[in-house]
Amino acid sequence: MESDSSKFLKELPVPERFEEKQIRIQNFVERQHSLRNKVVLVTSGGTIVPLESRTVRFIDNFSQGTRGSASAEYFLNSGYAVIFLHRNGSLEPYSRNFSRKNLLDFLEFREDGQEQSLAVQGKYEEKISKILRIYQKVTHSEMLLSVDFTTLSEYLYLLRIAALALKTLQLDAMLYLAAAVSDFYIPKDQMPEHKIQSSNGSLQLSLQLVPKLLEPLVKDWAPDAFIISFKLETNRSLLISKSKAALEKYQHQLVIANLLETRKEEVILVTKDSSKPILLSAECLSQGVEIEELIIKELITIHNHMLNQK
Ligand code: PAZ
Repeated sequence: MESDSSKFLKELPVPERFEEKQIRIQNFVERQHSLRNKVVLVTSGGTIVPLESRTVRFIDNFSQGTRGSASAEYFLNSGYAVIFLHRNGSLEPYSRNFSRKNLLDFLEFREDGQEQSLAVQGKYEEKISKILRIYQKVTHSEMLLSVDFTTLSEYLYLLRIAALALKTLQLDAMLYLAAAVSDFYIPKDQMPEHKIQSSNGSLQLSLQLVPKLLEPLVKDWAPDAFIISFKLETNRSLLISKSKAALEKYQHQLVIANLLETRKEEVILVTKDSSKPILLSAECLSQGVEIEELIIKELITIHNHMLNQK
């Protein structure tokens, strides 16, 4: 019998520019495979769920892509090639470091006789040069592939394609699923085509549950990869039990548990038989250390251990 998830995937609309994205992902994976590089798929940012076919309104979530974009940098820094599947407009590796600033505030005009040139203001030069050097090295070596999504269906389509492309890499592939993905959606046949009219009175929404695609992902799409999912909660008492339940249900290797309010200073790495907290001290935080640096270090140790046991 056809499973809920395969029925659901069949009914999803094909995303715009899907084929082009599919080819880019496949070519990237083939190239990295031929270079014998380890590849990690990092998902990042939130999905939207449209309320109308010709979408004016949609449901969104809080995620900014901080976790995913920072993690992608630390993976690249450790020699992994990265497919960065991210929400369009959310934070991206390297440029994230300047995201809260207006580009124009970094710049100034310099006069030299009659000539006027555009330059980076002195106080920003060191930081920009440092990050630009790394960014150019990564770009030149083609170790980073950025692919964007906006809607839930685009995300799920691209996740499937990326996971299937990584299948051939077996344990040399890692999937780091940090995106905040909607659990609810409106099926196409229940979605109004045109903008919902406020003149019709108050709005009642009925959303359906999105089938958990972690199941086919672990079982069929990339069964030999190292798969890490995230569990976000607001109630601490649910965090470990729900992470363990996910591991039990989907049979992947690791859940990273985090709470909305403390996600930048505390996470717990949960496996079937262990829970390891990673905590950033106030001192580390004030020095600009990022929790993603510690997370990625731990994951790479675990990944190497798994590869050595193969
Ligand atoms: O993107 P961000 O840095 O603002 O937030 C990261 C996060 C909380 C979305 C991520 O760590 C996470 O838990 N993702 C999975 C969310 C979920 O349970 O659906």
